[in-house]
Formats: sequence, structure tokens, C-alpha cells
Amino acid sequence: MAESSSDLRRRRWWRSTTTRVLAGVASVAATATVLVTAPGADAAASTLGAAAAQSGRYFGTAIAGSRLSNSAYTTIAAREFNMVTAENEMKPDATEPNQNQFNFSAGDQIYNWAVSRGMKVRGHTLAWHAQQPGWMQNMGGSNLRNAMINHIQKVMAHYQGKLAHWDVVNEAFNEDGSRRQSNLQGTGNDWIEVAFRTARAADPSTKLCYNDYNIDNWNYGKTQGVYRMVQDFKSRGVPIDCVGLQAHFTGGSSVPSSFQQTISSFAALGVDVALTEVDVTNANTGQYSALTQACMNVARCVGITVWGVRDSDSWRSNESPLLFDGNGNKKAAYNSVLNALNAGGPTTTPTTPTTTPTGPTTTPTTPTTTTTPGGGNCTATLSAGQSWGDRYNLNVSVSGSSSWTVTMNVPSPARISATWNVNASWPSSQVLVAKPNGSGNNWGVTIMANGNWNWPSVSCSAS
Ligand code: 9MR
Repeated sequence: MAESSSDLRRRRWWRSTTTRVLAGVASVAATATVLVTAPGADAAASTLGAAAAQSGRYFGTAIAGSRLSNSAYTTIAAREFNMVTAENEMKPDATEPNQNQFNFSAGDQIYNWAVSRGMKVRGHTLAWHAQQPGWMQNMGGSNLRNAMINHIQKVMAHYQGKLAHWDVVNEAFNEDGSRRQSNLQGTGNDWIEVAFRTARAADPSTKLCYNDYNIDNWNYGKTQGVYRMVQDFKSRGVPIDCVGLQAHFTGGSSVPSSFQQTISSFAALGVDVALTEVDVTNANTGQYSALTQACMNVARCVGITVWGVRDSDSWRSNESPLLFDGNGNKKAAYNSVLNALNAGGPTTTPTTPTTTPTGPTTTPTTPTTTTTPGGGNCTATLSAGQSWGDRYNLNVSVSGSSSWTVTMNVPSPARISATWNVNASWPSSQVLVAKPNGSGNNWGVTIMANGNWNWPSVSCSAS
């Protein structure tokens, strides 16, 4: 049977993250064969991200930009997780505070923090009744419809090619399975499909998700309402790739016995499923292991994200619902999740990589100086950043001008994967055009090597 695209994606995930774990080994013994064990074999992974990666899944957390200066927080987050969701910074009130004036600084800070550590990012969220900017809250009719479309187009253009998933629409249903009344719903019942069609056109490379809470119990009106919408979208070709079950088992709710049935029922519609905002009252170990196991048992359950790092970081901190206590210590629930991830699931069969990651082999490119016809010199100097089994970071330092354009040509089949601290556009996967974004002249790029570790050529022009 042909391998499905989701199988392929999971295998790539597993490879990239596994080799990331092994990068240190590879750099010491570059020519030795690295033996990678499959899940269920002797080696148990010691972090949530690495454990999830053994079956091609990710394990993520919500990150709050305001906490990125707290080293206790960032140490745990960078060590344990390989997916990040911005807790508030990519929501409409953050990204479009004034109509058609966009501000990506807070979202970019989290994005850059994550990708410079080899993590991936879920976008959250584009169209939602809550956390709308003031100007949008009182809007309706075609003005709001057009504003929603413009918001999706502009925000997705900014993150084009960079995000693993986007929560295109968030929380659009009532508990009984009917549509939630909101100004967006008031623009017409088709607003959700318009949002998804707009999103697909804006960035075909990212997975488009519908995300909601209280859709965990299969025998619940809201779950059935969302299920019928996804079923309808799939039958009519409305682009949707994934369903996010927020899985907030706090505030009086708990993991239902039908949870796995819900996950597998959505998956059977031909979408990926993710647990996107997990927390559990008092971090009950049985519930944490049950929800993890339910995901592990369904091949298309692609990953789990907890809604914060330590209990003190939680939106419901009084329920102590996360995997680390306020002092950053692992709680009992951490071990129950880690064990369930390490045990693997019955339905996944990761492939063992057969090649040895060797890491970058070439020396830094000589600084390039280019004089433009208009006059003015600048120099872009590359230096090695962190590298993993499948990709590497380069730091770029530009001197000689503060008004520069750096063009980078990446040797095929390597591809540009991400940038930080720079205003970048990618005319193709191999060509990067970078200009200052107001945060100085030092920036960086992540390059997916695809076997070619030769550094890109680079030129700089000043204006
Ligand atoms: O955790 C977020 C909290 O900091 C915000 O104040 C709140 C405002 O709406 O949003 C929280 O995140 C929510 C998420 O975006 C959507 N699902 C429910 C989450 C918890 O309220």
C-alpha cells in the first residue's frame, strides 16, 4: 500500500527530531554508524519532545512572550518540547491592532525563539470571536467579512512557509452543536469555509486546522456539530487538514471514556488530529496518561501540546494543571506522559534512518562585499550556529550600512527553512532576500540541508 502523506510527514518528523537528539553523537564520531532504536526497544527517550518523536509525533507547549526572559522557564521549554504555540501573540488583537496595520513583533519573538532552537511552531489563531482588536469588535456584514479575509491573507503572508499548522478558526460552536453567535457568524454561515479557502490560497504549505474545546466526548452535541462540519467540508472539497481538540480538562471537566473514539472518528474523515491546549485539574496522572495513550493509539493523532510549562504559567494556575510545578520540578504526571510516549502506540511503525548525519563539512564563506551602482558598500558575514542531523543555523552579521539587502543562494537540494530578526522573502526555496526589520544587523537563517551541507553564497548591496 502506498504510504500516505501523513505517514510521510510523521516519518520526517521522527527522523528530524531523532537525529537532532543524536547530533551531539554525530559530531563526535562523524563517520561511525549511528544506531537508532525504534520505540519499544531498549532506549527510552528522556524528554517529552524526543519521546514523542520516536513515533513521528511532536510534544509542544504554549509559550508566553513575556516569560522568554525567565531562564528557568526557557530552560525547561527548550529542553522538553519540539513544538511551540504562541499563547496570545499571534491572535488578531496582537497582530492587527489597527485595521490593516499589522504588528508581528511579539509573534516573531516567539517564532524566532522556537526555530532558532530547532522547534516548530503552530499558528494560533486567525478567526475567532474573542481577542479581536477593538476596531473589529463592532464590525459586521461585508466590512467584517472583508476584514477577516484581509487579516488571514496578511498574517499568513507574513508567516508564509514557516508554520507547521494554523488554527484558522477557533471556537465557533455552541455546546449543543449549533453555531456560536458572534459578529463573524453574523456575516453568514459560510464564514468558516471562506476563512479556510482564503487560508489555503494564502499559504498552501501549512496545515489548516479547526480548533475547539469540549469536543472530546464523542457523545456530546458540540463534538457532533464540529464533526458534521468537517465531514461536510471534506465532502465538498473545502480545504481543511486538521482538527485541534484543545483538551482543557480543567474547570470541572475530565477525560471522557470516549476520547480515543473521538480522535479516531475525526481522523477517519481524512484529517490529522492534534491535542492543542492540554491541561488537567491537579495534573491527575491517570488522566494525563489516558489522554496521551489515546493519541498514541490513533495513527493520525500527530501531536500533543500542553497549555503552558509550569503550573505558575497556566491560565488556570489555581488548578495546578501542568507537568512542571512552580519551581520547575517534574511532577508525577510528567512521568506518566513520558512513559506513555516511550511505550509507543500499536498503530505506528517508524522507519529507522540508515544514514549517518555528518553535520556541516565546509568552512565559512569569505565575507562578500558588493558595490551597488548607486554607491555604498556592505558586507554580510556568515558564521556557524547550532546544527542538527538534518539542518543547520547560520548567523549573519551585516556591516558597512544599515540599509542593506542581502541575497543568499542555497545550493540545491538544501532549502531555506526559517529566518529570525530579519525581514525576509523567499522567491524560491533556494533564494532568500533579506532586509533590515528594525532590530539591527545581526540575524539568522535555518537551512534544511537535505544532504547538502555546503553553505550558501551570499551577496550584500547597500542603498
Ligand atoms: O491562555 C490564554 C490566556 O493567557 C488569555 O488571557 C486568554 C484570553 O482569551 O486566552 C488563553 O488561551 C485560550 C486559547 O487561546 C483558546 N482556547 C482557550 C485558551 C484558554 O482560555
